[in-house]
Amino acid sequence: MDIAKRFSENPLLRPNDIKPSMPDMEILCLLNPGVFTYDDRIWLLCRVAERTPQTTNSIKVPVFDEHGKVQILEFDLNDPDLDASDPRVIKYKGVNYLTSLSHLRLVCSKDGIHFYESDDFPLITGKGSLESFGIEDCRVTLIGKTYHLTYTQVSSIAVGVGHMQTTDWKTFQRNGMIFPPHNKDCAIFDEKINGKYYALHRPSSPELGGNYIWIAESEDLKHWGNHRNIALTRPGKWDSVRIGAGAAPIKTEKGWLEIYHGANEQNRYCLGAILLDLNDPGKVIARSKEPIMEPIAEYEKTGFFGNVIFTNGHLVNGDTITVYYGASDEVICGAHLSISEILSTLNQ
Ligand code: MAN
Repeated sequence: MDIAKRFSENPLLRPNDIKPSMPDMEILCLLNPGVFTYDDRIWLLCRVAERTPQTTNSIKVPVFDEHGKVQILEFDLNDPDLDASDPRVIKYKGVNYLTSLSHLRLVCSKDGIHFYESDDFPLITGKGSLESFGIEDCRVTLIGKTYHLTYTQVSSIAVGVGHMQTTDWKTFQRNGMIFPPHNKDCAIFDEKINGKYYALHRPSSPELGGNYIWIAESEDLKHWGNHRNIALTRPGKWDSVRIGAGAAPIKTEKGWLEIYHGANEQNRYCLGAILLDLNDPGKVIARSKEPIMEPIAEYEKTGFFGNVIFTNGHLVNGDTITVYYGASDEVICGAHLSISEILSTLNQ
């Protein structure tokens, strides 16, 4: 059952609402924001997916070279070695390329509905060979005065989780890859539990296993160990093929509440919830049987990659969670969820 109350202003942000990072690029998708408050404002750290305008007979793919400069690769659409059936990723002679290159962009707001860019803050782009296909889907966790950013690093050789930190959103300390390939959807808890940091993450194991949610511990937020699986995909259900954590878990009286995404064979992405033990978040207390939010609005059903609701950022105020999410991998939307209502669905 869908229990989300969508903003009537949705979509809040569309690709045309911001400017491309370079003159000869166009923004294809504006999606999957990390969310935080800073300087009395609400901020979204958006994923901006850009490409070069396409010509009719070829497909052009932007990549960062080793100096952080954008290079354009071009493939003939009639070439039998090209598989361009997925709008997100093409395959040429067995090698995968993303059709767009993502960076991260800050927008801010006083009311959580109307967002604008501030010239004072830099955009964050991929750097180095592990980010040559861009950086994506950043979670933001505030611990003390430091914001921790965990995001997907994409390159021709890997998809892994990168970590950077900042206190002022102007200078960033890059700490490299903290969860090696294949891994994404990493969310760090915003407080220590029994003296240790915790993070949810999503390794993929293609031969045995699958795309499941795991938990890890750390003393310093950089070196992670004691990995344990906390949730599997469920055959025949809405989360049958792929699951992954959203933003940092929310501390409630009943346990740590995590909103996660689940996708099925049709690549339909819905949101559900998992409740984790307050003292040992590796223990699952309850999990949604049915989605708490599914793609039902028009902007969630059609777009760049339709039937997708994906969240990696929210704000909490009392019982209300304001979820910001990517719809159809193309636009950014908002919705309210009630913590007590989510918890009551878990007990059914
Ligand atoms: C998948 C999708 C894309 C994403 C790539 C790399 O293909 O989630 O949106 O760009 O993985 O992370």
